Amino acid sequence: MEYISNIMKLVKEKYPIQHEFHQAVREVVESLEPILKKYKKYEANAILERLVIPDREIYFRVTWVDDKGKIQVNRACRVEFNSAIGPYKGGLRFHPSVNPGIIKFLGFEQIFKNALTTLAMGGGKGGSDFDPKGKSDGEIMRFCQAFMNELYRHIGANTDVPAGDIGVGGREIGYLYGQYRKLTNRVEGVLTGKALNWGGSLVRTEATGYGCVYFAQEMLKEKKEDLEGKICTVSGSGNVAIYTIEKLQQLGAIPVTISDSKGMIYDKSGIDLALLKEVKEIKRASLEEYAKAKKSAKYTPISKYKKDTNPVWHIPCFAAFPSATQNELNLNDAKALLQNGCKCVSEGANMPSTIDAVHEFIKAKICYGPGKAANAGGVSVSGLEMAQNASMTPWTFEYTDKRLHQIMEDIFNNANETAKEFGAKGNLVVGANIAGFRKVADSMIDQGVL
Ligand code: NDP
Ligand code: 2IT
Repeated sequence: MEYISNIMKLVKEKYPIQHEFHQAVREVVESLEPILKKYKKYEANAILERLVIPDREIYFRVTWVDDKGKIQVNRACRVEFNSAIGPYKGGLRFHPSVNPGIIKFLGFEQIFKNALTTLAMGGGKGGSDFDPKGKSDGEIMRFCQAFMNELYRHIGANTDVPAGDIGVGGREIGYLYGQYRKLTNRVEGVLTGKALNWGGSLVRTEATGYGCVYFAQEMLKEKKEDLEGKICTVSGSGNVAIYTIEKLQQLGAIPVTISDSKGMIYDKSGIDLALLKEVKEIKRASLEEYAKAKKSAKYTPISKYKKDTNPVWHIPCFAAFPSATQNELNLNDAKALLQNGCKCVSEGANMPSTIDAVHEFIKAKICYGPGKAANAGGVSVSGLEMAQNASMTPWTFEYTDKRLHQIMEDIFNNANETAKEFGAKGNLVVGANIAGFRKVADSMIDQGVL
């Protein structure tokens, strides 16, 4: 379709080296063809042109002092993509690989993900090339304070509400929130993922992982399957991976893998969750520590990985949960998963599968839950945290978890029904992208040319 190829041309011309952003845009716009053909209003209103260029991109320098007294300088940004249906909402990523193309792929995805949650949230994302690894608490605090010294003027409970992502968890949100409060003298739900004593929500920590498993359950229910007693593979070993494993174990499934930036663990007897939490949440150590403490665990360092493969996806499994980072599952890996009988892939990470890997899953007609649907549980409970902050009323764990569960069911049903409506039965990529797009695009049209 000419409109779609023109949009890809525009994105590549305006943002030539932002490859991850090109990939995310391509994945979305190519699946929108049925709705763009059926309703000419979207092209007539230049909706895609307005969606691929963010409302605003804020770039800034963060200057801070390390423990040795040396001045350190990092680059940071917040990209406010679209607020047609609610305040900009999305995480902050602190990782040395962060660049504008990565933040923009994440922010673009967030627009559609947030639209799917049924809550009123627009899309945004931010971050820095700061590397939290090996930094002391004092260094993390000074970096977060310096980051907020610039960011505070752009955010607010009804404007833009950041949260966590890779490298940003409860500790970082605490330091960021403290500095926001100090600078503005305002106590408000300006960040989510806060601790319980000062406005946080129960279930936010668990939400992305739990939600991703709830989403897998919904996909499997359609095929009269479930997770009980099934071998599952999980990548990553951070927030999303840990709570994916916790929920899988609660349901009687057997997760057998985890990975980090240095290597992977294959633990045939099933992952020891308490040990994983101790190594990653408390000690913030490498998974080598897990292998040292557990005999049944086989550790493979990254130096031993075969070229162009992620060994996690070569372990036979019934269901796979990519929960580390973008493009961590390529065509080779997808083929290996399918050959070994994998029936379900539910993405906890954002854009973990390459486009050709996604095509392979769709072609094989397995249950495939794209990240923007399957991992929307995190931002959904962030939305529920905002609701609790606005009403000054904390909710119980049970109630919040029930709301999360319902939202994941609703997202699945919406994506599944939308796929059917547009002649792509069972294709949740088409279903989720069209459902998210339609809500945002119609809202933009309602609100005029802006
Ligand atoms: P964490 O920082 O808690 O954990 C990230 C994990 O992935 C760590 O185990 C890390 O290894 C590993 N990792 C990160 N980068 C790489 C890399 N380049 N290669 C190999 N491993 C890597 O982040 P989260 O668990 O929060 O995020 C994981 C994914 O889930 C991301 O894609 C994020 O965007 C997505 N997501 C997160 C949500 C949330 O609520 N937190 C919500 C929705 C999606 P190491 O321990 O060595 O650093
Ligand atoms: O990618 C994501 O959805 C997140 N990192 C969570 C965002 C949020 O605002 O909770």
